[in-house]
Amino acid sequence: MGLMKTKAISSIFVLFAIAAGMASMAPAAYADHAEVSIGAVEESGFSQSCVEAGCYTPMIATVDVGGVVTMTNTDPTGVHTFTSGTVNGFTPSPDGAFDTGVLMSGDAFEWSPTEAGTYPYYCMLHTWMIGEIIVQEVAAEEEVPEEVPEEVAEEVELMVMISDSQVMGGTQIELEFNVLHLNYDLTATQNGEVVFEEKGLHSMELIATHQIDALGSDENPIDVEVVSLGIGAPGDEDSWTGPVGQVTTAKVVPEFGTIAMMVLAVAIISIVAVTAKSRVVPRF
Ligand SMILES: [Cu+2]
Repeated sequence: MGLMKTKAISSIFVLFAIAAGMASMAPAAYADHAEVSIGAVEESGFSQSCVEAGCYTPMIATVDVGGVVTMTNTDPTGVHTFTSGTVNGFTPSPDGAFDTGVLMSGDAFEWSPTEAGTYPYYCMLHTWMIGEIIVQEVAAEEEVPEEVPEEVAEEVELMVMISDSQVMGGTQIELEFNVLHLNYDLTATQNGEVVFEEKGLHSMELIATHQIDALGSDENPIDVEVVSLGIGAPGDEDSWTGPVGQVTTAKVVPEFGTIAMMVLAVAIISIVAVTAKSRVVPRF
């Protein structure tokens, strides 16, 4: 039996890409001003030594409109008040926005502001104790950086090996693929004439053989062309994936030696693109 060598002149055009857009929900980020706690500094009732560092802690607190300010007498050594207003010298001027009244150690009082503004307060028992609450409008929206895996692309290159042998007065073409379930067109031409043509072939296995009723020669080589249509079950084109339109060609001419196989290309490339996007997240 004569052997023919395949001289493959091959080209691969098309990679395929699966782009899976995956939107991720970003955790909503909130400014931490919905609640704030204020305490009284220990022994701030005994002397004015707390004034510089602050007799209340924090000395300036920030809260949203509609938020909650919890005022607690955290001083185990004395009783205090949180009374809104100002002190001039030792003369207090309460403004009525809030007043905890006298809080024993550990007692607490909650105030929920309804209007933005700056609210000074003091302790009516120790007028050097002063603090301030800043009430701010809730921001309507806020820029939140968000990680979005935008695209997961996979590029797979189809590999087709074409080999041939002379069988029963004709040529047997063997195709070896690197994927199962490839759908393809196979065309063989000789002298410009189509000697074999089948469309929509399907190979369940990695190897498919086709018999061509022609023999190649130096003067009249057979050109074999495989065009991939996609990977998947036959008749279910909509779900096919994989390289479409990839063309593999081989030239079949008689030659001594072994059956030559041409590996066209192997490449599997995965690309994961993750981009950071800024998104406007409504805040409430
Ligand atoms: Cu006090």
